[in-house]
Amino acid sequence: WVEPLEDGAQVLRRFASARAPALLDAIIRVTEQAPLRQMKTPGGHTMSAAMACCGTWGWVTDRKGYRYQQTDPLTDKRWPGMPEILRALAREAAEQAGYPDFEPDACLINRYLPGAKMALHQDKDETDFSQPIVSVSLGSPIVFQFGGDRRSDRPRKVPLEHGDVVVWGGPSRLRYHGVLTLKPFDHPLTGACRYNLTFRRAG
Ligand code: MD5
Ligand code: FE
Repeated sequence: WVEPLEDGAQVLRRFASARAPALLDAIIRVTEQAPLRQMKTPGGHTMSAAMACCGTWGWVTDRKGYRYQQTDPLTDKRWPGMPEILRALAREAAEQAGYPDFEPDACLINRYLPGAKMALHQDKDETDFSQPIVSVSLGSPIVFQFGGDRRSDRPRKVPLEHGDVVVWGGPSRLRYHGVLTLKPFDHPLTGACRYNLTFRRAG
């Protein structure tokens, strides 16, 4: 079922549930080639979520800044290709939400263990903000923070569970957002961890 948030954001509840085991297999295959790692922010902090990428463009951060690049800084090789099952899910979710032409060229895999979080931020390293972002939650539940156009706007709390897919289009594309600290949980498919897949048109 579809739950409209506001400003073009839609939650497709449990949209990915049936495919979750295959999605998790694909995540394992990608992260054998491009290992999950905790990146450093330009300010010198280590992010609590571990990240890996697949597709043409991968999002990275280090002391030099945030950017997309075609190679993995750990291996200097191109990122693994985006598995078809991931691409298909992202396209189907975007279509359901009213974006029939979404062609993601970047998929960021975030892995949260208990204690990990993501502070309020905007996603603005992409080139075309008319394209939506599709995000897929797998494993442990978390509380998502959906803010406004300014960091100081009080965020609304949206619980996200295993299989939920959110399509962030229109004005929601540039809203501040983050997730609260992951609490200990034991999910039958992922144990304590939560994976988030974020599909974008970066290039
Ligand atoms: C997560 N990841 O749960 C989130 C899901 C990231 C990140 O934020 O940058 O890796 S993506 C949530 C998102 C994307 C674009 C717009 C909005 C939320 N929004 O308007 O709230 O790991
Ligand atoms: Fe984000």
